[in-house]
Amino acid sequence: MIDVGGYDSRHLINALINPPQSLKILLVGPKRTGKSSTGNTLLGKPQVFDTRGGGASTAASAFTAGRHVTVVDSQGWGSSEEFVPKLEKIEQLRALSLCGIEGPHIVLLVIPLLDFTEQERKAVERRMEVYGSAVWRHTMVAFTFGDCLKRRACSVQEHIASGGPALQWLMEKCRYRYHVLDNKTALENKQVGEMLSKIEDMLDENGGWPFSLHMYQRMEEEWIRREQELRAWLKADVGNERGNLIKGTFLELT
Ligand SMILES: Nc1nc2c(ncn2[C@@H]2O[C@H](COP(=O)(O)OP(=O)(O)OP(=O)(O)O)[C@@H](O)[C@H]2O)c(=O)[nH]1
Ligand SMILES: [Mg+2]
Repeated sequence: MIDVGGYDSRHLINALINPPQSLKILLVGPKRTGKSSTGNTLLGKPQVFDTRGGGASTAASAFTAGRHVTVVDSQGWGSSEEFVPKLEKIEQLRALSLCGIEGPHIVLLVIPLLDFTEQERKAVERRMEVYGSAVWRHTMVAFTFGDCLKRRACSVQEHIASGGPALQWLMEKCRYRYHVLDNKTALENKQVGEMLSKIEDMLDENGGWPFSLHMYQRMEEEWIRREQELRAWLKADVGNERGNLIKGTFLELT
C-alpha cells in the first residue's frame, strides 16, 4: 500500500471515487483557548485562521486526512457568568449559521489543559445555553495545549481526575467525549486523522444527525403544544374511570 502524506492510498482512492459529504465542524469556546489553531490543525494548513485573536467567526474548507472538512472558527466567548451580552449571542448564532442550514455535524468545545474554574464553567454553560440543551449531545471537548500536559508528565485522565467539580461537570455534559491536541506539533503527526475518526464515531452514535437548532426548536415547540393539549384534555371533565386513571398517572409523572 502506498503512503500518501501519512494516509493510506486505499482510503484516499475511496474518498476520491465516493466523495463523502463535507464533515462540518463548529469550533466554539472562550477567548485564547486555541480555537483558530485547532481549526488550522484540522484543515492541515498552518495559516487558514488568524491566531492573533479577536476576529469575527469565519469558515474554511479543505481536503484533509482523506476527508472533505469544513471548519467554522467562532469568535472567542466573553467571560460574563450571569448572562450573555446581546452582541455575543448574535455572533454565536452567526457562527452557527455559517455551517449552513443543516448545521454542524459536531461542535468542538475548545478548552485548554489548564485549570478550569467554576467561573469559567458558568460562562461556558451560559453560552452553550444559547444553542439549547440539545447541543451537548453533539459536543466533544478538544483539549488544547497537550504539549503542556507532556511537560507536566501528567496523563489526560490524571488531569480530569484532579480537575475538580467544574471539569467533572464539563466531562459529564460531553459524556466524556474528548480529544487531546497539541497544536504546536499537530501538523507533523497523525493527530488529525485520529481526531476526525473520533468525530465520525460520535456522529455515528448520533445516528448521523447534525446539530440543527431549527430542528430542535421545532421539536421543543411540538412537545410544548402536545403537553398543553394533553393538559387541556385532562382538565376537562373526562367523566369516566379510564379518564381518571390516565389523569392520575399523568399527574404522578409531572
Ligand atoms: N503551546 C501551545 N500553544 C497553543 C496551542 N494551541 C494554541 N496555542 C497558542 O495559543 C494562542 C491562542 O491561539 P488561538 O488559536 O489564536 O486561540 P483562539 O481561541 O482562536 O483565540 P481567539 O480567537 O482570540 O479567541 C496562540 O499563541 C497559539 O499559538 C497548543 O496546543 N499548544
Ligand atoms: Mg481565534
